Amino acid sequence: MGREYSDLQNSHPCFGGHKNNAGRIHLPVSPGCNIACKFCDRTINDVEERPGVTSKILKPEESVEILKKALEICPDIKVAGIAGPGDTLATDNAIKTFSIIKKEFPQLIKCMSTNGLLLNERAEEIIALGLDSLTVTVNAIDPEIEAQLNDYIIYHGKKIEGVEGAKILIHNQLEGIKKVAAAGITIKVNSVLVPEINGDHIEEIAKTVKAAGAKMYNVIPLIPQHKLKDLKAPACADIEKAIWKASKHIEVFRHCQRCRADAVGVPGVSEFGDQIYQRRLRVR
Ligand code: CLF
Ligand code: SF4
Repeated sequence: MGREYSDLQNSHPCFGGHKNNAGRIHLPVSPGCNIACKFCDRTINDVEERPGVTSKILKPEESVEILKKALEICPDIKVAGIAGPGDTLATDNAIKTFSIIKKEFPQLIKCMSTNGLLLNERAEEIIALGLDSLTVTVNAIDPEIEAQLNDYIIYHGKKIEGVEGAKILIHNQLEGIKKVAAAGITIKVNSVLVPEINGDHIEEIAKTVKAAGAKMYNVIPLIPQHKLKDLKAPACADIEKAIWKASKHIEVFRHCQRCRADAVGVPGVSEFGDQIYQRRLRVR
């Protein structure tokens, strides 16, 4: 079984606020995705600081050298995370990478982030892997609302659009969360806040995922891009309202840095991705 929630609060940057000063490395091993979020713009570049961006895609076995280098340069790294740039369960790359980490770096906390489409059917594999923390992005629990945020899913080789796809996605997210939480793995749920679409729905999401077994909740403000590029980014007041409503039901994480898929260091404090992934040096 993975580490207890109380251990993670002391050693995981996304479960302990700014209190623990722990670092994480993201290993960008998962390129493809199986759903179509309307705000998603995955890309390979060296400069943008946001989810879905990486400087390269790694093969699972390449992670060993990267981890050795990262731990040398930044000994504060306590967490090996996989957060894309696509979905971690759409291919086997993330699970293969965690199996390697489990053997080669047993001291590292294993953290995975997924959209949850395949969480229900792959829950047993994740539990067997000894994952320590799992993040599931749940942007709605009402299919009518989810369909405004996501065009379609690709499920067992079939493209399923709109509300029908959203129903399957939400069902699998919630059933998957229940199974993984019941096995003692700590779960955080992220919701991308789009005030015009799910702003009044956040409280319901928070309440529902808490009941399913999630321990922590994270409101991620929309970065307006792709098909939602004409919407406004949430204002501070929108974010505070969402956090306040969610916090009536579940503990809320407030220090999210909207990390790149190849971020390295203590979130918001240090960044070593340029050296580790040999990105071109940037003018900051
Ligand atoms: Fe990475 Fe995510 Fe694990 Fe953290 S990030 S996979 S839970 S180790 Fe953290 Fe970065 Fe916010 Fe993610 S600050 S984007 S919540
Ligand atoms: Fe993009 Fe993540 Fe949505 Fe996939 S689940 S489309 S990678 S935001």
